[in-house]
Amino acid sequence: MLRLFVGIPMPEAVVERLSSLAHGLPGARWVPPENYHLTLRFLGEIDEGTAHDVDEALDLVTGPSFPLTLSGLGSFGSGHKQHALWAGLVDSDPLLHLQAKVESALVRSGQPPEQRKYSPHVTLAYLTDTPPAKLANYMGANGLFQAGPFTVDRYCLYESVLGKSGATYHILQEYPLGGWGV
Ligand code: 3AM
Repeated sequence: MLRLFVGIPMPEAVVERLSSLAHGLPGARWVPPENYHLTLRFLGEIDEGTAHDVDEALDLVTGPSFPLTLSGLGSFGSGHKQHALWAGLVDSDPLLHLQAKVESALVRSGQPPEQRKYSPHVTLAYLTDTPPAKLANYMGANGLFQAGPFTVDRYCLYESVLGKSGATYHILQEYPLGGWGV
C-alpha cells in the first residue's frame, strides 16, 4: 500500500522564507523545509493498481501555470488546543480551478469524493500544548509574513512514508501546467 497525496511543491526561494519562520514557538514540531508543500488532495493508503489509475487520471488534468503568493499565518484547532501552524495564501481562482479539476479527475478514477471544504495552506509546524499566549506572541511577530508571487508550473503526486521522527515525502510523478488546456 502507498500513502499518497497530491500537492504543489514550494520553490527554493519560498522554502528559504518559510524556514526563516521555524523558531520561537514552544511546543512546535517544525516541518522539515524539504517537506513544505501545498496539499491539493489527500488520498490516503491505496494499492499499487489504484495508484496507477490515479496517475492516469492526473495525467489528463491540464491547465495554465499561474502565480501564487503566500500571505499571513494561521492555525488549525480550537481554543487552547491549536494543533497546526500554517502559512496562508492570497486568494487564487486558478488554484481553486486546479484543485476542482484534480478532485473531479480523482472521483472519475474511482476515488471517494473529498468531504471536507478545501482550505489551502502550507503547514509549518505541528503543535503540542503550545501556550495560547506564546502562539499569540508568535503571530504578532510573524503574522504579516508574505512570500512570492511565484509561478506554479506543475503539481505532483507524493508518497508519504511515516517514520518515527515524522513523515518523509517522495515525489512520485510531476504533472506540468502551462499547456493549452483550461
Ligand atoms: O497540507 P498539510 O501538510 O496540512 O495533514 C496532512 C498533510 O496536510 C494531510 O495530508 C497532507 C500530507 O500528509 N493528511 C494526513 N492525513 C489526512 C487525512 N486522514 C490528511 N488529510 C486528510 N485526511
